[in-house]
Amino acid sequence: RVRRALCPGSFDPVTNGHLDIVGRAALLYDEVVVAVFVNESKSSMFSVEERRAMLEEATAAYGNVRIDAFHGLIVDYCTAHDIPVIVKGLRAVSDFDYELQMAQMNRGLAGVDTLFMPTNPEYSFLASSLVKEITKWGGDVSSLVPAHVLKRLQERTGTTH
Ligand code: COD
Repeated sequence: RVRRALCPGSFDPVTNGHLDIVGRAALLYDEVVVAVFVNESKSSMFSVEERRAMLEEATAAYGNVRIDAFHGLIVDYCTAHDIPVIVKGLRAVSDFDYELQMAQMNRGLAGVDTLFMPTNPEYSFLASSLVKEITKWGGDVSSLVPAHVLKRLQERTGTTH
């Protein structure tokens, strides 16, 4: 039986923090599905197609990572695709509060478990929202995102270094 795990998120855009978790999950499971949550009510810098394309490029080297998109409940996606576990990165205690709540809810709703991985300390302060904010004001995020993501961020915000 193929052992699958899901790494869900907004990925607007994918950062080195996300990729650290996805890469570690790819070592533990036969197949990792990275799924972009389509949330019409949340405004994003990149379209779902752009976010998927960035994820495809950033994870191509792993070989066992697949990119998809979903809307609705995460547990419905897991059930439909035979995925028993969600892998989440924890940056700080502040993440834990909300993540634990979701994990308990998802297990209660459909028996889907959640595995928490402590973030690489190098990325413990990293969030897509900060990357967008810093780029907008011309700051340097080249150590926080892959080069192709940096290029898209600079194009979108009209900034370069
Ligand atoms: N280091 C390590 N991990 C990180 C880092 C970092 N620097 N940054 C992010 N992560 C990990 C975290 O595990 C995070 O959860 C995940 O990557 C995705 O991060 P984002 O910011 O791209 O995505 P979010 O937090 O906006 O995504 C939230 C979900 C889409 C996962 C959530 O809202 C959801 O499950 N929605 C589906 C609807 C649903 O089922 N709701 C009910 C839940 S009970």
